[in-house]
Amino acid sequence: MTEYLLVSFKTCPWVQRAAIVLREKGVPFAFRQIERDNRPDWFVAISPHRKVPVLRIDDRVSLFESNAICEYLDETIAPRLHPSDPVERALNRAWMDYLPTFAAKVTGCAYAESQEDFDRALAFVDDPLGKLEQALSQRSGGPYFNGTSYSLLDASYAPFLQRYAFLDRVYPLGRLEHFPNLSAWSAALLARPSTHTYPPEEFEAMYRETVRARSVWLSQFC
Ligand SMILES: N[C@@H](CCC(=O)N[C@@H](CS)C(=O)NCC(=O)O)C(=O)O
Repeated sequence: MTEYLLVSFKTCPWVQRAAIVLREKGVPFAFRQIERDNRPDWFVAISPHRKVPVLRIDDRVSLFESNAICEYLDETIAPRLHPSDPVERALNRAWMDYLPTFAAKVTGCAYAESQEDFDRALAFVDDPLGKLEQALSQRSGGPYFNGTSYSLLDASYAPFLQRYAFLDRVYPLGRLEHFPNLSAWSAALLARPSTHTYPPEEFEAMYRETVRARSVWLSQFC
């Protein structure tokens, strides 16, 4: 049986994305947690950008970049999470390509060092939320992006919508409620067991601690 090892920082959303796909596939896997400030030599040797996640397969092959890892898992382990229709698959991949922009804009305020920077970052949040709202409004019902079938795209956005929810409880951002389709999608993703590596309250406390330790403007509210 293939052995999967996910090299991780505990609160990394990109790791979480890969972990969700592994859970959706129902395959056993292990985490190997490393510290951001103390990355071991063996890790640097297998991670060209020194980033997590790395998926180590049978202690033989190392894959990096969460998108490549998820696509690999989807190609090699049933059930297929990407839509079978090529047009739908292309649309799903297009929205997966947008994920880094979405993530940076939606969670950017978590890195702002002053209230001024925070307000500026918050002003960028509506644009990505609005784009996803528009995309969802053109789909046929929910609860997931492709309707009733859960997909790689759902797995990709779940960690970032979860962090938005965490931030909204640290300091009310008040943006998501303007986007009903996105709010419903977020609720469905956060309710899905595969989203969670840790019990949700425990993980929220870990995330808050990460933001507090960052010594940014939001830290005072954590
Ligand atoms: N594009 C990468 C992003 C991964 C990423 O940014 N990981 C962060 C942790 S959440 C990291 O390893 N940062 C270390 C660094 O930038 O030096 C992916 O999708 O895997």
